[in-house]
Amino acid sequence: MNIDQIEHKTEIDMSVELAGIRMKNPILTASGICGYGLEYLPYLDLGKMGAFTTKSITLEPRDGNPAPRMAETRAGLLNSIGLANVGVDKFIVEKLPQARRLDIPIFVNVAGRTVEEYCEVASRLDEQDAIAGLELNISCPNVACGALEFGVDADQAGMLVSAVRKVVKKRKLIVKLTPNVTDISDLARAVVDAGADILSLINTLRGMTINIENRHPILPRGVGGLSGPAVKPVAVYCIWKVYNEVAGKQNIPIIGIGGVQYWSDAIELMLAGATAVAMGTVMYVNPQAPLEALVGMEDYCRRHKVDRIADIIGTAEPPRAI
Ligand code: RRO
Repeated sequence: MNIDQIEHKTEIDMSVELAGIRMKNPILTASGICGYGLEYLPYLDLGKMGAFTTKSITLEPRDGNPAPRMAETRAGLLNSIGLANVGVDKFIVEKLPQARRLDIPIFVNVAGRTVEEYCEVASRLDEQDAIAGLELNISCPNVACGALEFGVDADQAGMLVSAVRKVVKKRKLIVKLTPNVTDISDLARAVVDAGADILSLINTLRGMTINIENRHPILPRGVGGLSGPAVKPVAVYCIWKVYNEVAGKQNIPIIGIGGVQYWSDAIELMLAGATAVAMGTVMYVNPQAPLEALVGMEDYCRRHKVDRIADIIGTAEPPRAI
């Protein structure tokens, strides 16, 4: 081959920074998809991701909700896992050392029933050097008390985040928001004022599906959390709104989550205001989707003459009618 025929691809800087945490690229896993890390390794080299987020951790171990816990819908997935997890103590001893081996920033999703429980779990995890940040889950739709009760009321959410902020001194505090509210910016404002370093959005939307033959809801609790491609436009809107009304003004980075399947979806969430983008449901269909997305994102940058992917964050043009 003649030297002139070799295509020289420009180097794109794919790294992003989340409140001081450097990610080598903007793609991470959404909580709940890849367990505690190593379970997924036969399917994907998670070390190539920008960061990893664990399944939610509570104070005591939880079995979760009865089966079936998942129901496929036309453009997504309803889940009702019910916070199944090994509990914070076993997580620290058995799971965290394995996750650490990925050698990328580890975010641990934290849930609880009471303010005291959230604080207890958060303070124990704050002592763990292997963890870059705690993602406070105030948005799980699948448990009878806790989580979503805090997440749908700005005063309650602010009160919870202030209490957790007092015990989280060494790790970054991420707060994960639900779209199941009238105005997500009110919630974002409350948790940022209470000390959140980073916002992540969106958690799943409440949904239901009914077996028309026996007339029972398919999920035992009836309600479940909807994820997958159906929710992407909701995610884009929520991220765009929170970025423009709250986060962008106060320099609070957003982890965008919701129905991302392809590189173009990830770019769309970044244009809306996300600094990093989590992938979840798609990984049940195509475990390699995050790595494929990264290739497409680099190509997009090349085509648009962008040297650093971080330069596209929040650069969506305003709607034409405004
Ligand atoms: O465990 C779950 O059922 C669950 C959680 Br913690 C969450 O945050 N979001 C979701 O859709 N399911």
